[in-house]
Amino acid sequence: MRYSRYFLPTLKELPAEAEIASHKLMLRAGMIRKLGSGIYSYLPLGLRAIRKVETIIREEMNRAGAQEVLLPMVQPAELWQESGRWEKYGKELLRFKDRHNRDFCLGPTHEEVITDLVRREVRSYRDLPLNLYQIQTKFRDEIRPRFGLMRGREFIMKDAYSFDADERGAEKSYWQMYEAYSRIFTRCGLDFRAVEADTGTIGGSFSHEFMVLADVGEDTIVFCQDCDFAANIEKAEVKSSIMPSKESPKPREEVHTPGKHTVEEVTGFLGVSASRLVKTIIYLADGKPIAALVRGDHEINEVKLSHLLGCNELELAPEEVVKQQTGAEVGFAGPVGLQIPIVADLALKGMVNFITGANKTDYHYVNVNLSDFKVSQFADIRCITPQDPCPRCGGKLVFKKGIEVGHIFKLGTKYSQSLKATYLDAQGKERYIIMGCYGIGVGRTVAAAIEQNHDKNGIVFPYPIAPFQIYLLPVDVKNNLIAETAERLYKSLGTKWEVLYDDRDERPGVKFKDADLIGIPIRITLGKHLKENRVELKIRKTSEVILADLNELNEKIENIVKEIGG
Ligand code: 9G3
Repeated sequence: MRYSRYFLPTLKELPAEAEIASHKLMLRAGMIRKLGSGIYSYLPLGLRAIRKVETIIREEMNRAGAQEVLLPMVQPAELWQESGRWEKYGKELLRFKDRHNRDFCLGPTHEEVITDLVRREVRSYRDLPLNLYQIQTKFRDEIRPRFGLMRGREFIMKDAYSFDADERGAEKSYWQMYEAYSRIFTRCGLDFRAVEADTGTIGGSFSHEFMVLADVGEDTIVFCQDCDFAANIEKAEVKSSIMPSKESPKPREEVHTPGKHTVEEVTGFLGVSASRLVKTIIYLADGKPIAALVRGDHEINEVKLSHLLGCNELELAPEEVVKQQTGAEVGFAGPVGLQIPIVADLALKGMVNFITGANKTDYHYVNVNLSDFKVSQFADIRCITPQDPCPRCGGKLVFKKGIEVGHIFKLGTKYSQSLKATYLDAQGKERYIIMGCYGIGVGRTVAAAIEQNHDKNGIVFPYPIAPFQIYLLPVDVKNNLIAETAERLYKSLGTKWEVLYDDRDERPGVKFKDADLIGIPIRITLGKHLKENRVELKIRKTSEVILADLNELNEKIENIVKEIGG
């Protein structure tokens, strides 16, 4: 491609609204442009990277025996009413009416659509197993879209759905997808981990997230240094031994703690450690008030709590509910005297003479004991910490941030039951099809790759997903030798590699800056060495510079490509 003809509007300055590196760089490198909040146009350079990821995905999905379909973006409400999800999703599901006043939504995912297709066409166990996938635009009306393609409202997803006759088959399909995902992200040149994850609200029993390690990642993942345990912190169970306190219970006392609301303020004021305090957090679980107790130095895990309560919606109780239930301002809530159900984290089992709010503004209790109030249930409802042992082997835990680029789920019969997708088994008995579903965020994968591969000069594309493989850079197109050699090389290299030929009549500095910014893996510069029939090769990833004779250029490039993971 000739740069002078290419629609590649690079930017010099940083766009104001972009906060993270990949968002800034994708805008500056002319890969995307914002149309609206969370809605982006893919420009030619960005689309080439997207298509590279899609090609890798297609190859691995096809290798795993999945078959590509393309489902409608517009979905009739009836299917979502049948599955019971039409009412369940709030404003995130973008609904609209057609000219006949019929209800539709823009597809945020396609379980209903694909299950409807399969229930009409699959009748016998001979038709199973089946895995259908698509690469398609999704729409989820996120409250706060941000970070460019990392969290958009309209985005490209590869979503696959497996259909099996029995649990053993479903298990096989799940792990086939797990392996395919590992190959996909490895081929994309990403440093990723597969971690045990929560299944969220879509039901099913089991799920893994594929996380690209990056500090800007929104998810926290926990690994063990001594075994292969890895989980999203939302899911990681806590197996800490409870050391019962040796103290004998003392009589409870009320202490004046004027204006001391937070754990820090109270423990600072009373001169005790946070592990002596118990936080009382009041929630509305599907609208009903409930109190959750965790130790002062622990964090509540709302995913674990909502699974424990079996509720759909779990939200912090608004201030007026806290005042009404505790009779006190926020920050003085405690379990003693509460009239609502109380669930307590397991760590409280070993606690004696602890501190809680007194359900009285500006007062706390000291020497509270478990006998002072009724706990309806003790459970693991806190986030695991680096101090906790690995729940599997007791080893040391490591915490990292990750960007979720893939998520695979065992769905069981959640959708085949609600949509009556059945098959006749070998004995002619009607049985529900067992499903799995598997997603990859395509744009997010490109953005995550840039998060993991950039430096102060710009993007450092991993070779397999780079929009071009070679950046051909004549330093002066007015110099005949350089211009003629560049044209010749453009044609000859173009038969083996994807070449972006910077034929612009621009100063060398501008070209070098753009080459570093858009991060094409190999740069070939035609400059002063051309007199001796030599060109300069620069490897973007290592900044290594090699002088090569023109007649050994192809061989040099092939060696570099092997080196940088092409
Ligand atoms: C909705 C809306 C948002 C959603 C969903 C439904 C997430 C929803 C979960 C999934 C599960 C898997 C197939 C590909 C991989 C992920 N956000 N999920 O179901 F109506 Cl507005 O999408 N689906």
